[in-house]
Amino acid sequence: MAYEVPDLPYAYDALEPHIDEATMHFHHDKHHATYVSRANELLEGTEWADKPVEEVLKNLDSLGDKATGVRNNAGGHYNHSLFWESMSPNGGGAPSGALAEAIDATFGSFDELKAKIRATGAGQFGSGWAWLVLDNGSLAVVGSANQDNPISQGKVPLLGVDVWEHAYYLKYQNLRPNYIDAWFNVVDWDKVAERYAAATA
Ligand code: MN3
Repeated sequence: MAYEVPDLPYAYDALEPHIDEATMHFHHDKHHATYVSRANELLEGTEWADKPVEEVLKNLDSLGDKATGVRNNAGGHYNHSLFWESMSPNGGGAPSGALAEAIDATFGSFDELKAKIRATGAGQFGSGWAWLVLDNGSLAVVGSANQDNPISQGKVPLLGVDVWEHAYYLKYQNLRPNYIDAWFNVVDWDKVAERYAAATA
């Protein structure tokens, strides 16, 4: 089945004032929709047309001359689907349980993790993402350009922040670090903990 843009799990204005309603409309209805339609065009008629997007992103090498387009557009679909689900009007705060323990053990503290995500996102030259991933069983923060996803390097994405200008420019203009700080107020750490539990089970 062709990919579809998932409905947001909350209202467009639910993440205000941190993520504004106008940005959510453009970002979800226009940008994400474009990635989906281009990915579907590229995959139509190939053996990958009905495969889960995660599988496609793990096998980009098999896509020949379509690999770059699929990497960008199926990647865009995967990244944005994860992004919407990682935010909640009830988000913010700090993680608990096994995820919190792993964060403390790896980064020293939750504040250190946030600082690392912030620095990685703010330091990404041009468009891209900053990720919390599981890499060979260990937590790590990595950046990616464009719509690349760590899944293509064998890592498990647990949380990602979109640092393309379209994600923040309407409200934050050039102040990407301010947007990242605001975004932490809507991160759904319960969802991240679910992904961590699934990936470490
Ligand atoms: Mn985006």
